[in-house]
Amino acid sequence: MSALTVYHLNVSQSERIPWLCEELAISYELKTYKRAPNFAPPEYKALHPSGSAPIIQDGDLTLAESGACMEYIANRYAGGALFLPPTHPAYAQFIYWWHWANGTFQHLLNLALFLSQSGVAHDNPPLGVDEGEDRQRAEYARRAPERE
Ligand SMILES: N[C@@H](CCC(=O)N[C@@H](CS)C(=O)NCC(=O)O)C(=O)O
Repeated sequence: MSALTVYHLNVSQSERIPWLCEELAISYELKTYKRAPNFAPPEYKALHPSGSAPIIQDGDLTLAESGACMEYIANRYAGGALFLPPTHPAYAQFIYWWHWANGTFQHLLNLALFLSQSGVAHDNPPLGVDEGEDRQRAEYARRAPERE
């Protein structure tokens, strides 16, 4: 049996964790949970105080937050593979986009998802979802040469 357990909630951003483990060829035990009906079921919520997916377990450690789980796995199980060290010329760019994904982009995606599910028009001006996405897309394109 593997030391690392990945608690995966179906159709959620915890998809990232088994994907990462496969990418790094790490052995792990996968436990899957179905939504009940929209949110995580009570037995999933009981795993960690955050109650949010993903959650991993490694011995006595139970960890949530997808970014923390990914950094933990890459550093503990794969010698930091897929992460750039501070000495790398693209280090600052790397950590910017790494944190931007969860710190900014994920919230925009969640907002768009919740709004579309609640029936609010996608072009509702006060929400500015399209505008925010366009700005980020333009910034991403502008910085493309720096990533090469
Ligand atoms: N910032 C957290 C967000 C986690 C999150 O919101 N997960 C959602 C799935 S995408 C969740 O647990 N939803 C079910 C629930 O809240 O019961 C992370 O990156 O892990």
